[in-house]
Amino acid sequence: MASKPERHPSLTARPEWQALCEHRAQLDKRHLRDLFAQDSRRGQRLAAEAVGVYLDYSKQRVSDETLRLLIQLAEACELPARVAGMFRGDVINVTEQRAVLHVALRAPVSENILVDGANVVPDVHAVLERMAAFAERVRSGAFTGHTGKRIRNLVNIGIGGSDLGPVMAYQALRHYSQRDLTLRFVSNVDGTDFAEAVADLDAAETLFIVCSKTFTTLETLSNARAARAWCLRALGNEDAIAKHFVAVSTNAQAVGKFGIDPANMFGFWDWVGGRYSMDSAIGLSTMLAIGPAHFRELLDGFHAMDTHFRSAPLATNLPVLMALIGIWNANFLGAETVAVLPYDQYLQRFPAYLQQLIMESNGKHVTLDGTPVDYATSPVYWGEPGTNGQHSFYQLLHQGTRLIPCDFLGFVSSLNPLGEQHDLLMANLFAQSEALAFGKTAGEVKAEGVADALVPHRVFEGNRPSSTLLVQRLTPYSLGTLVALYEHSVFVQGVIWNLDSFDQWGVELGKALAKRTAEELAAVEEPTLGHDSSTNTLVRRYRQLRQR
Ligand code: G6Q
Repeated sequence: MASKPERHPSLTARPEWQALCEHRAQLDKRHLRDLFAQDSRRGQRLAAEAVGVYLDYSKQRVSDETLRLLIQLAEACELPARVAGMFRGDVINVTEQRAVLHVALRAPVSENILVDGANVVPDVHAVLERMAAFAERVRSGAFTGHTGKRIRNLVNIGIGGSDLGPVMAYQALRHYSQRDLTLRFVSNVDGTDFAEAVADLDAAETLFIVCSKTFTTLETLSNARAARAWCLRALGNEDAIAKHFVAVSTNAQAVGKFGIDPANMFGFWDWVGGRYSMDSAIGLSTMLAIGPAHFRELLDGFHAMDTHFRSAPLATNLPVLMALIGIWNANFLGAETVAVLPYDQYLQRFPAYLQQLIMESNGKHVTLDGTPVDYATSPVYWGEPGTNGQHSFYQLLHQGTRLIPCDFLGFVSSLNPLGEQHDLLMANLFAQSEALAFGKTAGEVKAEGVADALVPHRVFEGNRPSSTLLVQRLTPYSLGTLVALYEHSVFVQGVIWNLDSFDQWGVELGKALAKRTAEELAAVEEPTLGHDSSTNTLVRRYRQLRQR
């Protein structure tokens, strides 16, 4: 069913929004210290748990009333109906006229999800089975390269949604990976990326996975061509390409034109957005690394969170709570950024992955029907693994002039226990959220015997909000739950802000602009330039210095 962009009442004119504005003025006077002092059970009460994820949001600057009003706002924006519409396959990506069904990628085979009247779940499972058969052959050594050598190196070529998910998942699940396989990721059109990725690899043992939904992306096709030339140079034979290249795409025609046999292509569908595709065939590198059984666990984790999201009441629904608290912080407390702070080295690329997921989805300035918004949409997401961040930018989190809500993320058990180090890691996480919330008053600083002149420097005002996500262990399953948690949280925020969270016209602009300028840079004759005077000068200067 195609959903037409309806004209909604402006978000800020809704009585539920107004009620939140008034409430904010009252709550603003109360420090987190007061909120905790007034309710000895706040730390237990303001928490929710589902599918192995425990969310403590008690250190957010919210009261029961805040949550009640936020849920009223969500209901006024018809959130439950919009969630049902997504799961039903409605055309909710209105500017591209597409259904948005990443949830179908992890649906059990028994489910029935219709796109244009056809159940897509059997197709999803057919691709998964082909991927699994291929992954087994590569992992066991049965699949060999052109010279008969076993494949030991896998190079994923893709960018944006065809790169960030696979990179993040590979790093996150490295513990579960087959260690005699080397995985590399090439995304940037900067030749350095490709050159360094293959510098120490033997082409006879290397398989390239070219990932591109459209198979038209400049960076990916340039790198794929470089890979083909590199392979031919080393193996000296066109026939080698068939044994050293596979593609992941929705565009079989372009894959064939590039010279990859469509029999070596793994497909997906236009109802999977790039940034929501790490659990489609775009996850082939992940499956090659961790094996089909672990990949299925990853999908099970995603699906468990999908089921929770679809069925839990709003007040105990993890993605809903996270989204609404994010809206409170961004729209009512004025926070412009959010720091994501995973206390796990394996999650080093998780913040980068979330940056695309969240900012490409909700970095929009008009509503579904094209009306300019009069409220802030997505904040900037950024972050680094703890404890490293503590020794750099946390200073600003504690004592800077900006309000930066934090998402702390930690695991109860370490995959690499090393003496007391895991306790130390987690002690840091808990201590940071405590210090941010409660701070240290001038009285407390003085009581420590600090000289008067230094007191202002040593005061921490506190009242800085954070949530903590605590999970038993980093596994394929738990990673799936965490990614789905953020995916759905993004969707909920998009519903409240009334955005199309699934298009990316800003990305398309870059693709078109660079094409024209690339032709100008390469032209043999001096081109006539029609840019602004700055861009014209830069292009001319570059051509001059390159002696063109
Ligand atoms: C993601 C975006 C974008 C996209 C890349 C790569 O949602 O659409 O990041 O994934 O531009 O596109 P292709 O997979 O088509 O090469």
